[in-house]
Amino acid sequence: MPHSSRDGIALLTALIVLAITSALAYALSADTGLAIRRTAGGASQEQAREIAAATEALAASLLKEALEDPNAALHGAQRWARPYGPVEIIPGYVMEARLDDLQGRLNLNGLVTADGRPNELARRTLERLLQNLDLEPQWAPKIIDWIDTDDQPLDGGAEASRYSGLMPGYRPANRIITSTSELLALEGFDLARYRRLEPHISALPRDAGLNLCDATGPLLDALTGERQWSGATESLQRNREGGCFPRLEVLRNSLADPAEFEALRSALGLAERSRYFALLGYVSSGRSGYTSYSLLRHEGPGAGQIRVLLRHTAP
Ligand SMILES: [Ca+2]
Repeated sequence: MPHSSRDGIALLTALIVLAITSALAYALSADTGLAIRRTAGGASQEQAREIAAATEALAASLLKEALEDPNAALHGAQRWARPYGPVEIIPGYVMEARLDDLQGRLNLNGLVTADGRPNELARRTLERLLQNLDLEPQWAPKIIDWIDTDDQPLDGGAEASRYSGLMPGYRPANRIITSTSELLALEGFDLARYRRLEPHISALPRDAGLNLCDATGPLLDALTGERQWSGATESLQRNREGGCFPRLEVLRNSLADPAEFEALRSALGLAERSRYFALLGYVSSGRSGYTSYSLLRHEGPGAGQIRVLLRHTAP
């Protein structure tokens, strides 16, 4: 074989080896790069989760401070209610959070009594609340039927006989609900209605009453049957700058019949304190962001402790 030919094959072999090596090196580096990015992504979510847990600790200490005196009202002018952040917690991680008093809302599970009967004053409050929000009061019996244990529809309600006929068919919960979003399962109850009602309702254990100090305007009006605070958020806010408003005695005096106040107080668990709170957080790092939701419960007496019942972190 002439020299030139052997040299040609050697050169070709060398080129092929070089090409394979380069391809391998590229594949290797690309794979490693991906692995590093995956690790970084995982670490961010892990960090976000840790920051959410740290925020819970901060929220717990503020809530314990507010609840320490068992005779003091819990209200939105206290430190716990101030939005937190945005603040850079650790380099590269910015956090913001706020606490919501879930007992400033109407507890849907309170619509049905422990022995399974509709709570009539809670129902009237829900009907008025719906009206104050320009929603149809006819949703009240449907919501009660969804929660009550029987399968006998109320007047204007809907039970399994109704839902099983839909395509696809399903059954009502017939038990206390754990999320207000279950209302979206009601036939015809759309997202627009849900968004309007959602800030005023909760799905808590039946004994979680209504804290007047944090009750929303339309809900306060639903108690009195007047239109004083619906659409007057700023005015209500000003009344609350100095502390709890309205106090129990203010509501008692605003109702013509003292017996009605006592009936409402017992039916809705009217109070000036709360035990259930939602902590809503947002952690951002570079272009990624994570929302967190924690359901907190205060367990007394006094400062007691704050238990995290549920925590959810999502990109
Ligand atoms: Ca039912």
